Amino acid sequence: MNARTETSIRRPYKSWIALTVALLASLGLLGYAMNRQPELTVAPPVPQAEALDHRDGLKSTSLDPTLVIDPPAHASTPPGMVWIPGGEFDMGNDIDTGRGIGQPDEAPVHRVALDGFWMDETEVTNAQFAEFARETGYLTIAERTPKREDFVGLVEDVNVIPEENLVAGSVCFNPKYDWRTLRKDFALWPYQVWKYVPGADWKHPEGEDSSIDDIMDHPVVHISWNDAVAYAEWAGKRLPTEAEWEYAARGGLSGKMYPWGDELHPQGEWVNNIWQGTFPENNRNEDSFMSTAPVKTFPANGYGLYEMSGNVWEWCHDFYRPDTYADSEPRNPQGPETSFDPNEPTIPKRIQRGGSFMCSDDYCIGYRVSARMKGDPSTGTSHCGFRCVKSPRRQ
Ligand SMILES: [Ca+2]
Ligand SMILES: [Ca+2]
Repeated sequence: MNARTETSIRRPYKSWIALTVALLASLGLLGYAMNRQPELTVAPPVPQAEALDHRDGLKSTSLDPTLVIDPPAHASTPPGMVWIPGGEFDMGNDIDTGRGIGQPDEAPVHRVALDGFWMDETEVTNAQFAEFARETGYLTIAERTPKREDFVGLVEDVNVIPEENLVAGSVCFNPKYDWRTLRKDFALWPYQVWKYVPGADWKHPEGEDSSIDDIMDHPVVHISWNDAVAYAEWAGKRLPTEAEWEYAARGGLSGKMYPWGDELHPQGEWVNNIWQGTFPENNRNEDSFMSTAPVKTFPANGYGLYEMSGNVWEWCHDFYRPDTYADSEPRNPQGPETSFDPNEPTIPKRIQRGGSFMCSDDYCIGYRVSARMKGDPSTGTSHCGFRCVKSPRRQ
């Protein structure tokens, strides 16, 4: 565990609590929330190069093909991982040219070269995380009791945080959000439909009365970035860089919207676990999963990776900035040295990728391979997990 990780874990800032205070206050809803909703706490087979030239897609005329540069490393692939052959690809989305669907921070498309690496074929499961916790005694941030002083600098007056909210817990979707006061006309509106749930953590994903006994093959959730790094270090792995994640998610295809192509539900089939309908009002549940699905429920991509689109968001190594792609290293980029999220400039953010069961086509469409999300590295949520990568030892 490195110094940054130790520091962050000693001072979990639980910005969800603090920010929810600020948001509710700004909406004039703080009193409402305090009185009516005390729980709304303040707050390979490896594809060969010739098989990778897919230039017949919707956007392919502006994109160069993905190329394999280095040879595969079949012999020593660790269990549960697949080899992602090094190569180069067009990263991002040409939303800036008016051709793509997405957000401005996905542009410009830029060429990136990567060394080969192994990647977990699935999101890390509850069973895998349980083995880590059992062997090490590690407690996630959600399992630790926050202190009032942890919020200094995050809220104007830490004394507005009710004592009953200074309890261990995590952030869950609140299906009982108040539709009468729901507003969608500002960037942070989703805060209104989430709540801090005392007792929620990876072993109790919906709160203290829930358990993972019957979902050990589901992705682990309520894992902060710091927790994910701790697991990866224990496993002799690391978190993928954002470039590695996107390159792997594309599965050898070039310029496609999803890991399998450009159609969201090809032949009328749902091939990822997302939200069908208007968020947050209506989930038609056409993919049969209102929450997490077991890993390997849906087809793998061209590299043998499962659920790179949907199910749960996946933490990546990099800091987030909206302008990352304007000046990105061309080979093995590690992301910017500092973080900046214009919507929450005081909070450092790490990258999340792939979308989740909470993503709908009228809301975040985060299940596209180029979609970028970001999160406070000390906060877990009920729809974010991770998977790891590993580099071959240098000779
Ligand atoms: Ca679903
Ligand atoms: Ca995923």
